[in-house]
Amino acid sequence: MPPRLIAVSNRIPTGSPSSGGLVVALRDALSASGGLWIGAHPDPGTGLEEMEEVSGGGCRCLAFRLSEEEISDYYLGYANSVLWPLCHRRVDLVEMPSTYEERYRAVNARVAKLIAQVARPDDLIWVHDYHFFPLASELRALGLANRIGFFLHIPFPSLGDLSVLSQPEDFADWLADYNLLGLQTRGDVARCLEMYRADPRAEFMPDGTVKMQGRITSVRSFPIGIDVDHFRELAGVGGRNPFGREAPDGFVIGVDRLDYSKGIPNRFRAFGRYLKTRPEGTRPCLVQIAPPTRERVQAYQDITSELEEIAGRLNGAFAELDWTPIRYIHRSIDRSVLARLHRMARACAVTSLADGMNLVAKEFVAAQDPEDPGVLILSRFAGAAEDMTEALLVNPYDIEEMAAAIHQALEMPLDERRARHAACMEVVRRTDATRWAAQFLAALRTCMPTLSPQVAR
Ligand code: GDG
Repeated sequence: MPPRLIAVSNRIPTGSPSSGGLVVALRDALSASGGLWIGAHPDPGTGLEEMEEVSGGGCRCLAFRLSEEEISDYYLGYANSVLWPLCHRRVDLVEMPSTYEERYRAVNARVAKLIAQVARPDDLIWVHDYHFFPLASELRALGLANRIGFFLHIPFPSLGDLSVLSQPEDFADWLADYNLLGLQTRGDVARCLEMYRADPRAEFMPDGTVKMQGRITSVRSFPIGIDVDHFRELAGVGGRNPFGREAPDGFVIGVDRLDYSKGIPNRFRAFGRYLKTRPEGTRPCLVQIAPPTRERVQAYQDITSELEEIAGRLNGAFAELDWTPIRYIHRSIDRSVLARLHRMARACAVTSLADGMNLVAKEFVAAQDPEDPGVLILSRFAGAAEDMTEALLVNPYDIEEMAAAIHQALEMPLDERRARHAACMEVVRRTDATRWAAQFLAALRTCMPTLSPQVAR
C-alpha cells in the first residue's frame, strides 16, 4: 500500500459524473492509498472549528466551512483580487485592503490546524493552488514533518510583479516550507528560480534543489492534462446535434470561464476583423461558451460588460436575418454537450493573455476525429503552448495576426490539419491527468524529507 495521500484544494469534488481530469486523477490516487481530500464546503457556514464528511466525490472528502467574511476577504479578496491578478500579470487590478491579507493568513492557519487533527506522520500532503501558499509554513509551525508538495495551477509570478505584495519576502518563505514545488511549465520554473536567485537567503544545491534557511525544496514542472479517453468518448457518442437542425457550417469554438486572463475581448475583435475580410459567400460563426465566475469582483463585472458590448456591436454590424456571426452563451453548459461542440468545430480559439496550462486546448484536440480534425489556434501565453508547438500559435495582443490565423485555420488543407493534430495529440496523451498525478506523487515520495519542522519560527 502506498503512503496515505491527503489532497488539499479550494474545491472538493461534487460527485458530478462529468468531472474534469484533475478530479479523476486525484480521486484515483486517493482511493489507491485510502486517502482524504480536504477543501472548502460549497456553502458558507459558521462551524469553523471542525471539518465535515462530504459524500458523493468518489473518495473520502472532508470539508471546512468559510464564513461570509472569509469568502469576501480570503477567497474573493486576497486569493482572487491579489494573487490571481498578480500571477496573471495584471498588477493594475490588484486590490489591497489590509483585511484581505490578514484573513488569508488566518484561514491558512485555521485550515492547517484542521489538517493537523487528521494527518498521520507518514501521510503525503499535496496542496493545490494559490489559495494555500502559506499552508506548509503553518503546518510546520504545528510540528508536522510530513512530506508536503504544492502544485500551482496558474502562472508563477514574475519577480518584478511580486513587489506588489506587502511583504514579498514572505512569498519565497512560504514556498520554502514545501518539499516539492510543482509548476505547470519550464517557463514557470525559470521564473521561480529567478525569484530565489534574487533572494540572499536562498542557496542552489548541486542536485538542483533550493535551500533556504535549512529547508530544501525541489522545483519542477509537471504539465497538467486531461482524462483523454473519457473526453474522446464524450465527444464521439452519437446523440442529439446540440444545434438542433441548424448547425453552423465550419464554426470556431471558444470555451472559457469568463475571466480577464483568457483574452476573450481580443478574440472577438480578431473574429470581427476576420468577418470584414472573409472569403466572399462565407458565413463564419464563433460559438463562445463563457460561464460566469467570481461575479462579485469588479474586474469580472467589467470584463462581462466589455464582452457584451463587443458581441452586440459585431452582431449588429454583420448579422443577417438568417445568420448570427457570434453566438455567445454566458452560462455553463453540460460537459458532454461541450465535448460534442468541440468535435463539430472547425477550429478552437484559445487566446489567453496569461494561463497556467489551459485544458480547453487539450480537450479540443482530444475531441477531434483524427481523419478530419479541426485546428487549434493557441496563444503563446498559455502554458499549453510550451509543448503544443504544432498548434497555430498566436500573439493574443495582435488582432491582425489572430484574424489571419482564423483564416488559415478555416482554409487549412486536410493533410496539414492531420499532421498538426497528430503532433498535438501526442502531447495531450503524453501529459494526461493520470500520468501528471503519478509523476508528481513519485517525485514527492522521493523528495528530501523535512528533518526538523521549525516550530514557532
Ligand atoms: C486553472 C488554470 C489550468 C469551461 N466552461 C464550461 C466548462 N469548462 C471547463 C473546461 C475545462 C475547465 O472548465 C477550464 O479549465 P482551464 O484549464 O481552461 O482553465 P481554468 O479554469 O482557469 O483552470 C489553467 C487549470 O487550472 C488546471 O491546472 O490549466 O491554466 O487557470 O475543463 O472544459 N465545463 C462545463 N461547462 C462549461 O460551460 N461542463
